[in-house]
Formats: sequence, structure tokens, C-alpha cells
Amino acid sequence: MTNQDFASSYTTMKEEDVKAYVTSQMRYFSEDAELDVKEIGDGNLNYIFRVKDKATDRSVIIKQAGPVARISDEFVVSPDRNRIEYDILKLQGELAPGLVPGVYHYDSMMNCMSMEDLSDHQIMRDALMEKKHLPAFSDHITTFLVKTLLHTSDVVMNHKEKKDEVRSFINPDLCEISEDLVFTEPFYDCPRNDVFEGTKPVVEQEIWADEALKLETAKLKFDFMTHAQALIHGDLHTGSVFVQEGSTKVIDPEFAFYGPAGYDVGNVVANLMFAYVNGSVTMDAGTEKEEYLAFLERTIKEVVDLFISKFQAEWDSVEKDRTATYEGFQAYYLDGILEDASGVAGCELIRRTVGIAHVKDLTAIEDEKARVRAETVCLRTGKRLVMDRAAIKSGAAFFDVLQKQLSDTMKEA
Ligand code: SR1
Ligand code: MG
Repeated sequence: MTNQDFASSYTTMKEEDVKAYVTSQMRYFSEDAELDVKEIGDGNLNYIFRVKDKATDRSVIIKQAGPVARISDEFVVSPDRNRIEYDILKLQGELAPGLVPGVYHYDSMMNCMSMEDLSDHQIMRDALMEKKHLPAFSDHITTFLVKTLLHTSDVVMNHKEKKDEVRSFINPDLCEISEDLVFTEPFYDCPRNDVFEGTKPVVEQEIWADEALKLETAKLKFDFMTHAQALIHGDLHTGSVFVQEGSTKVIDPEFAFYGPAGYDVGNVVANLMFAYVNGSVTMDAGTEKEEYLAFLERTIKEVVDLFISKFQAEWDSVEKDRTATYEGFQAYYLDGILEDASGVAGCELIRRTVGIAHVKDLTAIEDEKARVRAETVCLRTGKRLVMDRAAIKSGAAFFDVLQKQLSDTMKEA
């Protein structure tokens, strides 16, 4: 492609096009630079290219949104998600410095953006599959959550400016995916679901036949669609986090929109639970297993408890809407976030087990019986987190739900 082509018409780029794009259009590298370009994306939606100058090792990431999802043409998704991702990464970088990658430019014609290369980091889900301990994660992620969720809310923001932000981050296609994949399809025998054969009886009896559970998921879905509380990441699972010793970077906020703050907190907790369940059924008994599970237990509890204490401290230190200072309002507001977090964690545990978009923590379990046990624990924990969400208000309370379902299910085996 010529420079002119990049400026006047969209094309889904291949590695060769990216080489031309970064030199002639972006002018990030000189024309004679010897570049190594690799498509490294393994997500469900986009194309990610790493471009590296062989001589200097200088590198950049180009992320391009196509008109349909990578996982399936069935999902027609507006490329505007790339603009949303660029804008929110800039904002999150200001609110939570050092906890997101740096972004360099956005191109509305090619629906692509460039950003910092985090090759020295590893995707957190992969690190957890390798049973690595990440002791800094709970502190980093709770700072990210508190700063991004509280400071984009009506508690702190000028209400008119906040409404402008709500408009700017309207994200109908990506929200539709979550409405369908998280809150709707996993709770009935939807053709798009992908249920592991051995787990099917549990899904049929304990999820699809449970009318009370379905009612609660409907409430959570309508809350997701109508509660424009804060600018949420919208897909904060462990595949959306890069880690390195002492460093955490939250990536991929293309599902961002103004929604319930508890959605992000719940997703983090649920995905730590997947790692815990994986470790429980795949690791041999011994010190390594005990220490790894103890690290995860501590992390699950700290994510909730540090979120609560940092949220309270931040709330107390910032200038707020007058009515938000009334006695009891902070507790009411935080209670609502925790209740949503529990409900969403529950839906995430169920949807990643039953729906189209799985997690490696479950699918990589080779032993069929162990996988069924792990999936059963996730389904039952998810159900309790949804049903009992009004009473789950601490890290210990979240973890207790998981531990009880794990021990009850293991006894059945
Ligand atoms: C069609 S996209 C499927 C899933 O991948 C993303 O990471 C989101 O979690 C979405 O639900
Ligand atoms: Mg993603």
C-alpha cells in the first residue's frame, strides 16, 4: 500500500502493510530501517502487531480493529472501539500513572493505534498457569480500580462533564456482546454455548433449571445496561493484564463504557478464582501447591479488602458532590459496588465455563474428571456469588464461598 492509501481508505493490515504503515504513514522508523513485524494477537477481537527495529531494538505495538471479531464473523463490532480504547488508556494513564501502557497515536481511518511495547511483561493468565506468585498485584490493581472508578463517577466529577463522558464512551456493539455472553446466553441452552460434555448435567440441573438464579441474572443484566456509575474497563480478566516482577499494566479496555463500578472488581476476583480452581485440581499435593494456593487466597482477599480501604480513603480525601458527604452515603455507595462485584463475579465464573468465550484455566485441564470437578466448582461458586451477593462484603466472604464449593464438590468425587 502507498502512504496515500493509508490516509484515504481502510484495509485490514497484514504484516507487510504494517511495515509500510509505521515507516511511511507514522514515520516512527526511518525508511531504510530493517524491521521485524509479527502479528502476536491471541485475543477474540483484534490484530496486534509488534514492530521492532533490528538494529536499535526500538519497538512499538500497532493494534488494529477489524469490522468483525476475530473469534467469529457472527460478531459485527464497530471499529470505533479502537478510538474508545485509545481515549480511555490516555485517561487511565492520568488517573493511575504507571498502571497502563503508554499510547502514542490513534488513526481513525485505519482504526488502529500505537502503544508501548510490553514484551518484557507476560500476560497474567499465562503467568498464573505457570504458577508464578505475583505479590504486588493486589496493591496495584486496587489502586487502578479505585482511581479509575471513583474519579470518573458523579461523586467526584462535575455532573455535566460526566454526562459528556458518558456520551463519548457509548459503546453499543461491545456492550451487546457482554449483555449476551455474560448475562443471557449462559443461563439457557443457547446454541452458541460451548459446554464440556462431562459438565453438561450440572449445567442443566443447577444452572439452566434454576429459575431463581435466572431472575437474579436478569436484575444484574439490567443494572449493567442502565447504571452509568463510572467509566469501567469492561473486560478486566487476567488476559487483560500484563505482569512483570513489581509491575502491573492493565490493557485492552475496548469494552469500556459507563456502567456499574462493581463490574471491574467482580471480573478481577472471578478470574483469580479460576486460577485457584486450576491450581487445586492440577497441582500435586506438597509445599509448592500449598504456597501457590496461599498466595492466591491472600490475593483474592486483598483485592476486595484493599479495594474497600483505598476507596474509603480516596473518598475521604477528594472534593465531592455535597450530597455525597451526608453521613452514611459512602457506606451505601460502597455496599452497592460490592454487591454488584459479587453478582458479576458469579456471572463471569458461569459464563466462562458454559459460554462461547472460555478461559485456559479450565480448558487446559487435561484430565477429564478433574476438568468436570473444576467446572462444577466454578458453576456452584458463581451461583452462590449471584444469589447471596447482598451479604458478601469482604475478601474473606468472597473466598469462603469458593472454599465451601470446592470442599463440597471434592467430597462428591
Ligand atoms: C466476541 S468477544 C468474546 C469475549 O472476549 C472478550 O475478551 C470479552 O470477554 C468477550 O466477552
Ligand atoms: Mg480483550
